[in-house]
Amino acid sequence: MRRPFVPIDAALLRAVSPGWAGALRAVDDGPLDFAAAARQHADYARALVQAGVAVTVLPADPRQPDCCFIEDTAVVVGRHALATRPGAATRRGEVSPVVDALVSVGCIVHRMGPPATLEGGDVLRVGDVLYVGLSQRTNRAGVEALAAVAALEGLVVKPVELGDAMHLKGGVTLADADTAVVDADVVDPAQVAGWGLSVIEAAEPVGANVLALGRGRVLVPAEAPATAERLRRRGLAVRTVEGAALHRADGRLTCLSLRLPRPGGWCA
Ligand code: CIR
Repeated sequence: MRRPFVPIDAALLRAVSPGWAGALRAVDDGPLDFAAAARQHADYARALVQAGVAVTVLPADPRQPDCCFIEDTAVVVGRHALATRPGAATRRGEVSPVVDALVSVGCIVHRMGPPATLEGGDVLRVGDVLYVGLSQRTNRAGVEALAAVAALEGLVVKPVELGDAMHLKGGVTLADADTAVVDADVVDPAQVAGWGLSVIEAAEPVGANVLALGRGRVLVPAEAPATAERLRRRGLAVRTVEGAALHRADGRLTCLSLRLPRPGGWCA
């Protein structure tokens, strides 16, 4: 069954932690700027609201520096959701409050246990398929845990070998239902084309992570102007949002929200 691609109906966000200084990052380029990160997070929330998304911002946890990257803590599949066991062990304490929030919006929440690990940044939905990165953060047992939940909604899971990349969606995201933006250093564009998608190569590495809002609208990092231009030339309505302070802790646009589609459809 092929469900329609629909606009994002609602999104759960989580505020930037007062412990932001301790966020995980691949490269330490000096102290992180909490005020700038909080401002950019608020701009992102505003952009979603202006796009018609019902946004709920959960409170931050001072003990969880990475808690604003809420996408990694759960995967929503129709009425079901899988609470993840993040591959980054220091992030496992982020999950419980997100489970409570998902239950309160009516999701049936499933759990995964060791040795499985999975982070939502590795899960890309394309129609009735979930592509899942085998990455630094997600292992085969994690993919199997997600496959069991996905099957409840008639979806299939396909693993994608990523080598040393952190997350699949650092290298490929959807700009709309059938157009992907790809960083060729992370994911082979020919492989993505094989998923039935039209491919745009990102001109900047952070440009590979965009957020499809539905109805041809796409949120793009302001730090990826050439990628934004390529998307405009494809006829997409681009809105940009600044994210440099969040990028310094390896955060991207999709990881700042858990999205729920309009009923009966799917969204990015
Ligand atoms: C981490 O390393 O886990 C965080 N500092 C960044 C997580 C970004 N998540 C995502 O892109 N889905």
